Amino acid sequence: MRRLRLLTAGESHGPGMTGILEGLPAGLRISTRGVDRDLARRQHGYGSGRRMLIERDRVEWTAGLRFGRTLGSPLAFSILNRDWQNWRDRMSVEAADGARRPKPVTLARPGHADLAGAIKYDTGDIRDVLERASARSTTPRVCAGAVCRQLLANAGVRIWSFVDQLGTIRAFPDAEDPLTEVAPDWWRQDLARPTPLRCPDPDAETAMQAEIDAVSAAGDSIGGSFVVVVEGLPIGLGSSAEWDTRVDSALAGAVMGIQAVKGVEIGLGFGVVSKRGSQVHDEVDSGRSSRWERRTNRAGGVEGGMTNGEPVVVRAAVKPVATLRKPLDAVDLHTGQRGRAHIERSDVAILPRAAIVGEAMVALVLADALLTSFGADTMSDLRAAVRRRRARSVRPRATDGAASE
Ligand code: EPS
Repeated sequence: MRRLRLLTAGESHGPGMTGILEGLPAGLRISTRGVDRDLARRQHGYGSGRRMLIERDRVEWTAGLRFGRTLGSPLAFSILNRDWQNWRDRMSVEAADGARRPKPVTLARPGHADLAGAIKYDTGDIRDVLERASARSTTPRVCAGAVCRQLLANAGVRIWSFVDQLGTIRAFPDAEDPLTEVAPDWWRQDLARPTPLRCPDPDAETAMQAEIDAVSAAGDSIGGSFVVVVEGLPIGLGSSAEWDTRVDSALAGAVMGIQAVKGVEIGLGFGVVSKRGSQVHDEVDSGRSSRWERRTNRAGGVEGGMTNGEPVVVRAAVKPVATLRKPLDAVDLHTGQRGRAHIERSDVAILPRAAIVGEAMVALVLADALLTSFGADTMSDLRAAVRRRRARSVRPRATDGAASE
């Protein structure tokens, strides 16, 4: 990111999570309720473990705000880990002598950070690694993303998401593009009353719930995919000047950085492989709209590394969580003996929650791209610059040309 910097800290069962977001303009009115709502949305979802019954994530601002508005200084915040009370001994921040140290975790879970992290940090206790690798660390990212969502709303941008596949069960299985089947007010319903899996196809959602029950009963886990949609972006965020200024490159990196994400597509994504150019590129519509509107949105709102005014559509593939109640084989870190991977209390499916983290990461990247394009010390400067860009994003119409000749 070029204008914003986000630093987060916190272990899953430590005292709490912390973040500092630097680079926001002064004068952004922050709704704490809105931030807490996103934190609560991240906690919601069928397939979550019991931990989510313990936590009640709420943001506490510690710097950067006065009378509800940003000052232009770094915004600092924290979120309590209520579960820390149950882990005070095992996650003590004080020195502990050998006798008081809990039994180390030594059987690495395949698919988790456990083994590579233990070797990298030269630790005999995998807990030193797994605590930070935990998906709990997405909490401050969602908090910062919620702030960015509010910044983007000032520029007329809306971000929402849905689960489009769990295992082999797809939303709207007969549609070529499930997005075209999602009800126009689905995002509103999702905000007010999210369904258990945040899937906009009720039949698919019922099948997904049954699949999670079956997977859970088998001591296994399951993944799938989610889609994040961004509407109302000005044309020209990001740039084609360099590989690392392209907005699609930043989006892919940020979404890939979410725990368990193994693939990211923008628009057709891997779908371009089997199609010809005429089936991939989006023609400009010469109809009544004064916008540079496209007949299709296969590019997912990005061309040449820049937003093109169509909705940005990002899809992510999420692998099944690595903790299995019927564990896979592992080899003990100390003894070299074969055993079964460590069992940590865990979720069976994380998709509906991962999608909220996806929204947050997309919001961070696009807020950064907005500030990079329109560089602003204050929100009123930013709003004025966005208005100017929108004013020059009007499509000339054939009759306009004829009239001026
Ligand atoms: C996680 C395991 C579970 C999840 C956790 C991520 O935690 P615990 O071991 O305490 O039951 O609930 O996610 C969160 C705590 C969260 O807030 O998302 C893991 O191993 O990554």
